[in-house]
Amino acid sequence: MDRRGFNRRVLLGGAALTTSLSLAPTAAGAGRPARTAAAGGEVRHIKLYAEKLADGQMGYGFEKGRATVPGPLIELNEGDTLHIEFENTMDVPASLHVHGLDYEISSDGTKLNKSDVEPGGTRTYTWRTHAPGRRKDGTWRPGSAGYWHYHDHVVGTEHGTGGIRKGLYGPVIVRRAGDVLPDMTYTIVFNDMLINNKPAHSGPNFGATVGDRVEFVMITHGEYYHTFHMHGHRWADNRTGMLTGPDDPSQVIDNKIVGPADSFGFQVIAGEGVGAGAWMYHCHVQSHSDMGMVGLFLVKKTDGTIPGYEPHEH
Ligand SMILES: [Cu+2]
Repeated sequence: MDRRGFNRRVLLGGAALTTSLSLAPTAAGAGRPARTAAAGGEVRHIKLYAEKLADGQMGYGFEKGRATVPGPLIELNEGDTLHIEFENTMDVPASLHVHGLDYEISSDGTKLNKSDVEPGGTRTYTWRTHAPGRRKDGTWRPGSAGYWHYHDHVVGTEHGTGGIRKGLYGPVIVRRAGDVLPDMTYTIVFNDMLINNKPAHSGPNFGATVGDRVEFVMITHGEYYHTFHMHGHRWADNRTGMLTGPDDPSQVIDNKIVGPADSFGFQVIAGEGVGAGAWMYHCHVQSHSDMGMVGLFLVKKTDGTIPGYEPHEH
């Protein structure tokens, strides 16, 4: 489940691997200095496919025949431009619509302005990002950095209600130069009453070893509000999920209310202060957790074991 190799290879090229090491040690990691994001400014090209999956769902993928739900993680650094050659392999029109980034109306991904893609068609969507800075009028313009997401805006209705319901959604992370990079990134999407479109009561589960720096991107879709809760781990309710120092006023939380199209992210040190275990994460709306909006954060000891956990197959 560790997708770091895949993400970096496909999207970041050498950027992340050549990032200089920060001299400041991590507060609580495994003693390694934290790796940090490079400054942006690259122009990159990728391919993205929309596909029907064998089980009737729909997904996005970087390679033909490899679509997943959620779609693959797209990572950028502020200042990067990404050209996405999007191919719709399905038998209905589809599109790619992103939140949080800069795009011209021709990359909006809606029928309204004819930026959708017919069955079998291809279209290049361009996403740009920028660092924060002062406008000429003196006001502050926020940068693009954040935990964002993309989704279809066409299948089923002109808002993509059918496409989102069937799995056409995925995560986007825009990093600021100096942001701490995780060892691995996992995506959790509350979509109506399901998590990542998996059947109720069946995860998904995510693995790590004690001391790993694990990043979660949490996205919500569908009709309902939810409260995302994780056992044994906490984060700061701000852009990165991390405190910048002892006086950072961000609230530290382990539970966050979310609604349709919200997205946020955070990093935790797996098992920090609490050790290995099968740590639940779930929607904390009680009827929702009872109906199966539950998965596990499986934190192993370095010997590979998880105390008190007996895996069972579904
Ligand atoms: Cu819920």
